[in-house]
Amino acid sequence: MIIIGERINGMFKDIGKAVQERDPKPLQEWAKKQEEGGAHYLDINTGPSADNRVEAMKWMVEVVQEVSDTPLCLDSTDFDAIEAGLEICKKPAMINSCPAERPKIERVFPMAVKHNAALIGLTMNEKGIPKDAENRLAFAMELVAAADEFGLPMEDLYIDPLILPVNVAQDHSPEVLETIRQIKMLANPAPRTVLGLSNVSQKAPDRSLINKTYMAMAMTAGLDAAIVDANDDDLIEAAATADILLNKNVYCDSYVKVFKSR
Ligand code: THG
Repeated sequence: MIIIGERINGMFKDIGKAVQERDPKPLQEWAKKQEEGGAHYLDINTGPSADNRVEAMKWMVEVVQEVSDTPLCLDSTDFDAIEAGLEICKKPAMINSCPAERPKIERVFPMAVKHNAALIGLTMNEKGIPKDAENRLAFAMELVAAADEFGLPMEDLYIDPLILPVNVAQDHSPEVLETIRQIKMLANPAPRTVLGLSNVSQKAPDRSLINKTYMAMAMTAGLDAAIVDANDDDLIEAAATADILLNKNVYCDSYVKVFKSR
C-alpha cells in the first residue's frame, strides 16, 4: 500500500497561514513528521486561500525538499502550478489530478510523460461525480485510453473513484468499492487505484475508525494507494497488516516497522 501524507494542504489552518506568511517551519515539521509516520509520498496543496498558486506551489516544493527526500504529490486544479512544481521536483512526482475531460487530458497526460511523473485520474467530468460504479467506470476507461494514447505507462496511472463523506453520500461507498474492483479488469497491466481516504469521514465522529475500516475494505477490492493521515498509527498499522494478509508483502515479525521505513 502506498501512503500519501495529506497534511501539507492549505485547507489546514496552520499550513494556510504558513503559506500566506511564507513561513517554512510548519511545512518542514509536517514533512518530517509524516515521513516518520510512514508516508511514501507527501501531498502538496496550496489550499484555496493562496493568491498566486504558481508561486505558492513553487515555494512549498522548495521548502519541503530542503528537509525531505520523500517524493511529492502535487495537488492542484491549477495546471500551471503543477507544472511549475514539477520543474523543480528532485524525484519523480505524482500529479494530483486530472478529470476525464478532453482539454485537461490533452494538457496533463503529456506533462506527466515529459516529467516521468505518475498521474492521478479522477472518475468525473465537468458535470460532476456519478453515483453508480458503471458510470464511474466509463470515466476510468477514458483515462485508460488516454494513457495508451499519450504513452503514459499503465502502472503510472492511478485512478481515483472519488469517495464522498459517508454521512451525506452513504450510497456512494459500496459503488466506489465496486469501481475499484472493476478498474483492475480494464487493462493488462492494470492501472493503479487511489483514494482521498479522509473524505469518507468528514464531519463525522469516530473519523479514524471510519477511515481505517473503509481502507481495509478498499484494499481487499484492489486499492493500491491512499491520501491519508500518515500520523494515525492505527491506520498505518492496519495498512501494513492488510498488505500481509493480502500476501502483498512478505511476512516478518517486524512487518509494521518494515512498512513504515519503506
Ligand atoms: N482525491 C484526490 N486528491 C485529494 C482528495 C481526493 N486531495 C485533497 C483531499 N481529497 C485529500 N486530503 C484531505 C485532507 C484533509 C481532509 C480530507 C482530505 C480533512 N480535513 C479536515 C476537515 O475537512 O474536516 C480539516 C480539519 C482542519 O482544518 O484542521 O478531513 O479525494 N486525488
